[in-house]
Amino acid sequence: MKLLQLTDVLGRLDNGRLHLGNAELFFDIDPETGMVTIVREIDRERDTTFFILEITAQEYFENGTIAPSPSNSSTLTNLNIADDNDNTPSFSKSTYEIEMNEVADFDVSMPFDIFVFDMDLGDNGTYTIESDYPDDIRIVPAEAFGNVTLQLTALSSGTIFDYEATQEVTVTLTTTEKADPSHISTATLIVTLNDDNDHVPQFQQSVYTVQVEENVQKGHSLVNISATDDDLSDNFGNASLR
Ligand SMILES: [Ca+2]
Ligand SMILES: [Ca+2]
Ligand SMILES: [Ca+2]
Ligand SMILES: [Ca+2]
Repeated sequence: MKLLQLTDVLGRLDNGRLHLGNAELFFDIDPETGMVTIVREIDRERDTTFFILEITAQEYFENGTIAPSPSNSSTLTNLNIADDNDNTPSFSKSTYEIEMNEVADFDVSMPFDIFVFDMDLGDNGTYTIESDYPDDIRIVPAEAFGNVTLQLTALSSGTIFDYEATQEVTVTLTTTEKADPSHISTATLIVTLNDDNDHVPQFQQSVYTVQVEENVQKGHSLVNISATDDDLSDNFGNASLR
């Protein structure tokens, strides 16, 4: 790929030759024609966003020996690498795991970080982050550019974090790029719940009416009163009733 041809700028070189003073890993220059070409693919995010190419014109005698000084001059050429949208906004891990109390940890940030990145420029590196349970988990920020660390919060107004319904919740997180919505990536968040005491014991009946004959014997059973507690763990449920 032809980048620039220096003889277009410098005029015809009679006995001169052009050399690159740097960046030979990526570029080559034809000493006669001054044509600069790319010899190795440049990744703007991996390698560099610009080059300052130093190009030297050296004067020679016809027999090929270098002419006596002063016989060379140099010029600097700025070369900016334009962005190509070659990155998808990505999570640092494919799966994140966390433990939380089903009630006590509502409405406070989960104590871990989720890192997302897309190093492209402008809209090429701008993306949204969503989950499949938007009413249950708040994600901050919901839109980002470049690198971002997400904060997740389980909401008390939601319904999925209920130990009595399930002890493990799987959430899918999705990033979608603004410039090209086909640039999508996902990660899985596995939340293991701990039981909280969010159910109070309930009597089977609100009122018990018992008629007792006079003169009943000591030890005679009158009525069987029972209560239940919907919490599942022994600490907070039926097993904790006395
Ligand atoms: Ca890029
Ligand atoms: Ca991108
Ligand atoms: Ca509970
Ligand atoms: Ca309870």
